[in-house]
Amino acid sequence: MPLSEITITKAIIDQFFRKFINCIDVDTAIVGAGPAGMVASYFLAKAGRKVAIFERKLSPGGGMWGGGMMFNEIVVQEEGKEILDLFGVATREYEHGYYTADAIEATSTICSCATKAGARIFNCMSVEDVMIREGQVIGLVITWSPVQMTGLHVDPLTVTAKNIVDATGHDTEVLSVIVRKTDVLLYTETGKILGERSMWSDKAERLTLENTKKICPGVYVAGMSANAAFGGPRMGPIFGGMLLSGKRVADLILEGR
Ligand code: 48F
Repeated sequence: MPLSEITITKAIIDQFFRKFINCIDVDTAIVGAGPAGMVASYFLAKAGRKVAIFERKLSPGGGMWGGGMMFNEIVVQEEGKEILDLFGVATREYEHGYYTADAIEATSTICSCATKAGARIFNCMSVEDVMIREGQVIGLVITWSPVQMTGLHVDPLTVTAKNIVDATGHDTEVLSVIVRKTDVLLYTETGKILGERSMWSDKAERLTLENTKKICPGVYVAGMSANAAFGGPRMGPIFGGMLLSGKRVADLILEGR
């Protein structure tokens, strides 16, 4: 049977829009498919929640592919290793309490587990705004990343979600738009984003978990975004905090806290 380009085209369009329309109203919408967002999506999807991740880049994985300074190994501590074990990612003990994993294996395995558990990742989509009703963030405003990159004047589309997770990393992009464009106050000392502090791995890893929580009505913050929101330091290429933060935000959402 000769292959038809038209059938190939129809298959892609049909299947994509089936997937997309099923995700325009979800239980949890996660912004950013870095380690924190992907781990969160895995636990939520596994618990039966409808979860979609919107990721600006072509490749999900955020800052984990490059390890430290593009040396593609990551470091995790004991608690982080437990999460990697759960995903079946191989780790090696370097020194007591320090484990390494291949960054490519870790990133691709977590991404695969998340999508196989039912999480939908929409790559090449950027979140540029939020929707607010009576002080509660109820949805996201999304556009194709190339529209943003080329500065084309095209209006975006919207998705609604019971829970939104800002897992956008250092830039806290969802929170930034909330602070810039709405009257909603964040649950920080000032009601605004406190901003990331200089590198301190030990403190940052502990704080990431503490800072992973609901940050305003309808929105949670996870991963590096949590530390940046609450004025915590960065941690560099140790990734246990990111993985544990993803699990924690999923637990909080599942418990309705
Ligand atoms: O930066 P990223 O990996 O965030 P994370 O999960 O992990 C942080 C670590 O990688 C590292 C670190 C740890 O040791 O400090 O930096 O907290 O992933 C964030 C993802 O969000 C995407 C971005 O492309 C990246 O893949 N992103 C950011 N802003 C938007 C977005 C946006 N407005 N819309 C869609 N995606």
